[in-house]
Amino acid sequence: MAPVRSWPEDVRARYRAAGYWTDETFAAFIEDRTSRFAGNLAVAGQDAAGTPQRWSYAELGERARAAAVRLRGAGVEPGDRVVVALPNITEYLEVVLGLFRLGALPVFALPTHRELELTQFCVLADAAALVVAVGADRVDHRAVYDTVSAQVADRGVEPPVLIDVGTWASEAADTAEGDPGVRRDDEKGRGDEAVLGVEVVPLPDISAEETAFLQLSGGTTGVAKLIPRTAADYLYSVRASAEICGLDASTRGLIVLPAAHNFPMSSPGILGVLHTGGAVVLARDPSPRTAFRLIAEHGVTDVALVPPLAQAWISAAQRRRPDLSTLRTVQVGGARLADSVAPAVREVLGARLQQVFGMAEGLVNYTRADDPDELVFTTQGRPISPDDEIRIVDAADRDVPEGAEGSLLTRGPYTIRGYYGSPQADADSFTADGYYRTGDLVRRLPSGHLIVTGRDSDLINRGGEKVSTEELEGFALTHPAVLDAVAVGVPDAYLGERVVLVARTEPDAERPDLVGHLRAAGLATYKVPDEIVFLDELPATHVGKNSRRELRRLLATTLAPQAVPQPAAPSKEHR
Ligand code: AMP
Ligand code: DBH
Repeated sequence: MAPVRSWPEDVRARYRAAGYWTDETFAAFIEDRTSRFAGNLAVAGQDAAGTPQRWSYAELGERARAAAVRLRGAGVEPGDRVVVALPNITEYLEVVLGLFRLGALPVFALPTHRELELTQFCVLADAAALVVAVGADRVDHRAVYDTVSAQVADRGVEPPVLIDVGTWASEAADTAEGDPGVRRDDEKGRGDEAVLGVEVVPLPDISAEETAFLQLSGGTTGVAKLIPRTAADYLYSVRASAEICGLDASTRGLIVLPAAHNFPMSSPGILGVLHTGGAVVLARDPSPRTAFRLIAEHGVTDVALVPPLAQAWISAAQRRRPDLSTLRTVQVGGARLADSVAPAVREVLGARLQQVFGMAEGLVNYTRADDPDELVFTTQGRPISPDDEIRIVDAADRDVPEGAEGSLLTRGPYTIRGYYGSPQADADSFTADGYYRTGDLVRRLPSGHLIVTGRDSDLINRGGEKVSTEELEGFALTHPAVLDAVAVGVPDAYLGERVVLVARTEPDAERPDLVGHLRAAGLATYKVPDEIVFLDELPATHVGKNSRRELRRLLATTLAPQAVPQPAAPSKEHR
């Protein structure tokens, strides 16, 4: 495993003493909750084949152990990193809990990631396996895998094995029929060992304070970064989030965002629901139609949305008048929710709004249930923990006056101190005394609530999906007809920002098919520009650099009608 810069020992001792960090590992968490809430409904959703599934906690526990056995059979060992790129299907939970149960480390890719990103993750994590669901969508996962495998080998790293969960359900049905190999839970073995088939899955011999999984960074540079999280730090944020959000065994949490994203996983998300004995309802697609049907069918109480989806729900609900009477809380986060949209959550959806401002690196802020509307509608909340340390600084890292705008730095009991095996990224993204440079511009109110005013780095926030301008420009420049390229985020009523790529080509040259080129490069679908604008010349700053600021201004004014729009799709969804 690659080296990780971690919390100093005296800080760890403080977090343990405060009760934030416990010695509960993910494997122990799974065993404990699935037996404590055995009879409760844990999961409702569809499997890869589209067959509806409903599992109790007891069944979820059993499936996690069975998955651990299968994964081990496929060659995954405790300590191995495994890239998981699955849609919101029930196998996602089997795989993730199975990996934790085995003591292997999930690397949480998204189903929209393609050859390029999956190769990066496999190389960075030195992954033993890549998990996909062949046949669950229209992507040719085998072709993607073949490319990833070859590219990983080209970089001198052993390629991952392919694990296809598309066949798991049918194989399980075959074995369940009279195969004496699978023993039931009541034949469970001694102590903390689970018996499955003829095999035993001991609880892994790991500490709660070592890296348990890798999350993805939204990417403030063109280089992908992996975020090492421990059970001690992560489960603290999950427990505290579940409490702040008022989760309990009656919670029915609908997951419409990609399940592997940090927000629906932990704020309080899937893990928060499993922590309290409620039920996770997985939506196979994020459309309001599907979501409204699931809300009525399962009595959904809680849901997490990004701003574009919240807007889509609001306008769909105004037209269709669905039965949303069970809905208690609609969380909105991942990108700035417009103040003007905020009141409609209650007025139209009939639920309490909670704003959530978080990041996979750690810090999460929530508006609270007893906050006045003024704060709920106009701020992005305040930190989870009394020990979340916040600094708001100027370009020279000096604290700005209280209430002024500045760059947000943070450290605390669930914010990482370094990336996974990436000393260069650590030097760029952390201060010498361990604060994480979020890249966000914020203001703080006397109540401690933060208002996100922008970003100080070149990252486009496309409805919650973060797109690195540097990465996109780099790929555009690999097209021979492109002489220069600048990616900018342009204000968009629906997405917050949409991705516009401005390319300089020879005057009179034929327009290259840049979208086709970027797709062929294996770039994730959400990074493919919404619009491409061709210019013979790019505006420059006084030092001769391409001026993003001037381009943004031109795109909003004179250049707007010239743009060639691609159909804008809701973010966090296939295009
Ligand atoms: P990620 O890299 O995907 O973990 O995204 C984290 C970033 O998303 C934060 O640093 C913010 O830039 C942005 N973000 C998350 N939630 C919000 C929010 N409620 N308002 C504004 N920006 C947000
Ligand atoms: O955007 C994010 O990454 C995010 C938003 C809300 C997040 O990681 C979270 C809550 O935990």
